[in-house]
Amino acid sequence: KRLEVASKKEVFPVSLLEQSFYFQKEKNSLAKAIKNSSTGIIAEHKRKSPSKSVINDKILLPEVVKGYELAGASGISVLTDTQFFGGSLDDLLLVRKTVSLPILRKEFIVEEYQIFEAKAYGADAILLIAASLSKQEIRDFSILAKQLQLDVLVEIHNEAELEKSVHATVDIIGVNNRNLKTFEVSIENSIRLSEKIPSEFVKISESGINSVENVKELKKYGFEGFLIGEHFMKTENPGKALKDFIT
Ligand code: IGP
Repeated sequence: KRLEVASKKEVFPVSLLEQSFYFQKEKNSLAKAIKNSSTGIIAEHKRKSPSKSVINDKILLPEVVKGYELAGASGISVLTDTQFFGGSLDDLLLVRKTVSLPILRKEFIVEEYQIFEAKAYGADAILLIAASLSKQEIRDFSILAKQLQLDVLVEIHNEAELEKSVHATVDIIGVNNRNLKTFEVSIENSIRLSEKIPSEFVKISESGINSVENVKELKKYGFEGFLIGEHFMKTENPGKALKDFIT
């Protein structure tokens, strides 16, 4: 995957970026939206995943994300990876046309090109996965993102990855509860790392959250945001599932 993208080695054409309707768009901060919202829920559009294969490939994307917005999500996460998650950049564009909430581009970012792309297709925030990037890359990519008015979420699983992620240009630190090697999920991972995350970052917990009790517990440890996909997507009406979740 990494080689595939790295072999592009193209420079994103600035003219294309400038032509993008979203280039001039006012900043819409995901970090602020999480802080200001009552739910803190970043609701994810996810058709399939390597651990579960198909989650929901019937319901149309606009219906999902509009439902999330109306139900009170504080942001939307959209998978743009095709190989493993069945998403695309067209999905990102369609989410942008459907909601006004801040949007996170969920992607394995390994080069600058993808950050320009995120901006051009209407994203407000990017994900950087500390497990697959060096400290220097996290720094450089987050600086570029800031220049493009994008918020930066860095995802970590452990202390070593946290250490790589501490930069002034990072806005949000997310602890992934899913072990990428075994696919096992446990919110204990978030709890264990919570006190080690410096307070200048917005703290969020990702994956495997499937009950209000989970959220209540995580809030005790200072988590303000909750990235939830499968629990909503596996139902016929993800927006309603979110609504039921918070009421
Ligand atoms: C959502 P869940 O268990 O609620 O569907 O998880 C999200 O955290 C998960 O999709 C995710 C992810 C990622 C996907 C977290 N980090 C990195 C792809 C790449």
